[in-house]
Amino acid sequence: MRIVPDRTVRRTTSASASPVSRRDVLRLGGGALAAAALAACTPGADAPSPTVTTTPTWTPPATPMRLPDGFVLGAATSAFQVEGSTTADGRGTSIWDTFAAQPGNVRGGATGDPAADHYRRWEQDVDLMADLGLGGYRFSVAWPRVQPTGSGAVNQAGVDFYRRLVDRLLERGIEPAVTLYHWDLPQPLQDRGGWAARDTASRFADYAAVVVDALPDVTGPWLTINEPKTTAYVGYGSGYHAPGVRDVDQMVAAVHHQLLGHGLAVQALRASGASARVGIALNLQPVYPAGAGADDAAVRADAVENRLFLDPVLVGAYPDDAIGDRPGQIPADPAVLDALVREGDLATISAPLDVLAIQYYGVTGVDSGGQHVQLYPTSDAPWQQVHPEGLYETLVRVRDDYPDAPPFVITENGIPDRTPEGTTEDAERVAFLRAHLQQVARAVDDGVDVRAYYAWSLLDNVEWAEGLDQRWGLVHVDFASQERTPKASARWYADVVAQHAVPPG
Ligand code: IFM
Repeated sequence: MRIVPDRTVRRTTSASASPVSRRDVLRLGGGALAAAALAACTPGADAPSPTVTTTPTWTPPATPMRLPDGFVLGAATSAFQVEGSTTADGRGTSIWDTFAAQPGNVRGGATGDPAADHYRRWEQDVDLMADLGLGGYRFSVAWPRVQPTGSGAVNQAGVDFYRRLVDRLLERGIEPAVTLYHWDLPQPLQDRGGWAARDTASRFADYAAVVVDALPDVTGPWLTINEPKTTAYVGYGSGYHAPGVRDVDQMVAAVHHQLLGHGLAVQALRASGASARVGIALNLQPVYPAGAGADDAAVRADAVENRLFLDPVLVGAYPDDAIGDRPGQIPADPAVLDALVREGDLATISAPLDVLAIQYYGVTGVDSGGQHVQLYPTSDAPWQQVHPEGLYETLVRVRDDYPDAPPFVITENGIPDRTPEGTTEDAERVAFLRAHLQQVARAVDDGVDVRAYYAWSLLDNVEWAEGLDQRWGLVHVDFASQERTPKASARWYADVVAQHAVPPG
């Protein structure tokens, strides 16, 4: 079903919840949704019986679904997850270096070194992309490589790395797409409060100006911030990600300051005079009511999962129903957010964009108490409830609810291998990608303006707190030898790119 937000829902003003219930609810945010969702849906007498109404089941055609001319089919990575070489050539320390160095934070004790050693093997990786015929490559710039302390002095060696990468991509006919921030905040900025501090937003805009100055010829999407929801909810809420903070008020501050940083970076990118197509990457997911009386909680959870980010960026207002003490809400005092928002902030945050980047992994259910529950099968990432039609619903919903939204690009969509060792015979990923690409083609056929799709991820990499145990790549990486081997999904995807069409199953 499509949850139609009831924009008349008013926030409550009562006191915030106890620290314990805060923590429990906060665990639901972003990637950390997993544990709590699973806990909530353990089969047994108390398991809710879901009443889910989705859009009618859709049967894909038996013939290939052609994508529009100019539609970019690519793959994505992020700096910390693939680059390695965390101390090379003047790179500064990021919050993920600090976090991963603490035993117990990352599974198996993995760190950002060597990751997929992409900092040294980038030429080989561009060749790999060219062999697959990819039309686009979305990568992120590591802020601490470019500005080791997060402000001031620029590290030319870091800038040069991305310059060389872009040059080679352009030579090979692969359109680069730049993400400015994919979670690797310079540690010195965290020492001054990180995203809970307003000043970080201004430092981010300065950094954006440096990067666009170096890469003015990148005409693919320029994405300011990757998944501000995950950083806020998992980095500052559950503490499962760097910087490992567990504080609901800092979490709310991290929402606002990242969005403000986005808006200020948009100004910096525009001021550069480069023809950057600017956007932000939001991870969105449909929220379905699960069980009797869950509709209101699901609408509030939709505010938390989706509208807390879509509304300020696309209409310049925060929703009234995301924060409070009612089921499904972020258990903070709404006055905390009000106090952060200064005159002009929302105008800055809602400056017109050229693209909206949507990242889609699945859906969630919410019961009447606001607890996340499992309604669909999960992948090996337990937070990921796989439901391809949810991607279609998301695209149509954002188009319909935000008529002034710019064209969409899908900048992440994927699934981990079933085994920690990884496999190159990943039939499950092929089925996943096919089903999701069919929903993209369906949305396009229904008039949604989607311009690109980037599979997550090009390479097996460091999956944050899951370390090397979850492999999301189209290409297998042997982390000992760093040998790359395209999986069955890479070969299948290369065929999709070549045909410019999604074949039937
Ligand atoms: O690996 C992450 C990526 O960095 C951000 N989006 C979700 C992916 C899978 O968890």
